[in-house]
Amino acid sequence: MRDSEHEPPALSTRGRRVPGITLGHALALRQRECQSPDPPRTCQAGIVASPLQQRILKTAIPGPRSLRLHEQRSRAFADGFAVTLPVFVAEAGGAIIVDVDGNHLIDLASGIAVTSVGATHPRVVEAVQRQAERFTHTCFMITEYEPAIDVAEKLNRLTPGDHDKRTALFSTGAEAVENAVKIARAHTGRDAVLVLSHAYHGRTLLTMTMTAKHVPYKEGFGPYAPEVYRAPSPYEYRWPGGGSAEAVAREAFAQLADIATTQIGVDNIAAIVLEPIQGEGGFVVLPDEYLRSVAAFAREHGIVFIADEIQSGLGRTGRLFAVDHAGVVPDLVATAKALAGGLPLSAVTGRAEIMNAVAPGGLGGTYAGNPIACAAASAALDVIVEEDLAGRAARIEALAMPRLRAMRESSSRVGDVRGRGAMLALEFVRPGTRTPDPAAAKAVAAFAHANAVLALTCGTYGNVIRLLPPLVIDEDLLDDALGVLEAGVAALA
Ligand code: PLZ
Repeated sequence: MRDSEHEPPALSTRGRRVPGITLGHALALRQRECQSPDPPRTCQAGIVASPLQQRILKTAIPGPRSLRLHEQRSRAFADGFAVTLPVFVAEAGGAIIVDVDGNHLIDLASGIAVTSVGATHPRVVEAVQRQAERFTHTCFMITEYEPAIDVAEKLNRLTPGDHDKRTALFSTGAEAVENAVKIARAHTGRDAVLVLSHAYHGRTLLTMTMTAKHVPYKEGFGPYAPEVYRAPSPYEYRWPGGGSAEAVAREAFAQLADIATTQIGVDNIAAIVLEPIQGEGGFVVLPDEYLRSVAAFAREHGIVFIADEIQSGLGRTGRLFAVDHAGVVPDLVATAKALAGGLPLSAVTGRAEIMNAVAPGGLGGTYAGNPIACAAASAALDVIVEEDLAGRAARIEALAMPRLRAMRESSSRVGDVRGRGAMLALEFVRPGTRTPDPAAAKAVAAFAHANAVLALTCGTYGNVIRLLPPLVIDEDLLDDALGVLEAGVAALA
């Protein structure tokens, strides 16, 4: 969706604090109460305090200690893991990451949309500590424990639709997507899976196959899984021939329906899987009418409609789920990332009759629904709901979107600005064209990193800067980080 159709609320309160909901502030207060040295480690209650919510540069970034550790890492760790910024973390909380050289970086990444509640939310930390003292693991397939029921009940309640639901818990996002497909196949007795261009669903064999981008995710890793088909994403900025959001939605849906009907055969399709806002692919917001058309098409043909809300879900886009903007109720929803406030936990939640199509023993995993991760998730979900983090995300959009738009107006290098809530992006192009300019995105990211702002790039063409701050980010910090990005864009030749 183009931002022109997505006006954020008026800015009359811009720069002012919204009372009672800036966690960074609350944690800074907690530190003062504890009167610990700077940076404080623990309060008397034993709860880890968040670092001072302020950007502080003490050395070049990365600093000497980080550089030494990165060298050490290179001798021990496989090269296949790349790193955005070779900075080693000493502590993190709220929207600040403190590195081993004492720099305070503003976190616009949240560990890729994971730490929506911050990396050390007191309620999550406490839940983890308590559960770790009781037991760390039993394997949910061997003996059961209550924190898993808690999470399942909360997800059944919070995900779209008020029909009878069941949840299955796993550890990673890819596992959730892969299991959602297994469940859809078991339910329908069909094989085919239909996904979109610019999609990202994971790195396992099936989810890597479902992921669109070849380098670095697929290169050298074939042969790929069979029965995965792809329709074009309604990527408005890059839709051939252009057009309004409505026109792009209509044309993209027509192509999906045609591929489903003429190339696959609708009766062979087990599932359509899509991210309502495509994450790694470049924060492509799928138009509401497109989501509604696809959902209706799936329903008409007995196809399971699976929303991958792993990056976009749980408050990130200003609603609890990104599909909520379109009023669409998926059959199955995959969640992970923000679900457990930093611990590895993922879930598939959906219609009871579909979820229960798999016979006992067909789903599982040694660590699936680990009790510490479940305790963390139960606390994180409470925080997301009780502190209205979806509302915080909408507020972040209201503050940031006008500034991003102003960057587009002032720089011919910014071709598009888009996103929802605290999932916002700038797409960089060569001046006067729509030709992707990954070097410009990299240069702005490098400028931000040098100035202690952790910004990430993304996009099929690597030319997008994405903003994924913790939803609890202090407004002063957000303002400061946006100022750094503005300077980074202005510094482009
Ligand atoms: N579905 C929509 O965003 C993970 C991947 C980063 P896992 N995105 C970050 C990388 O380079 O590995 C993601 C996602 C969506 C699925 C996944 C996969 O989640 O927890 O990484 O397996």
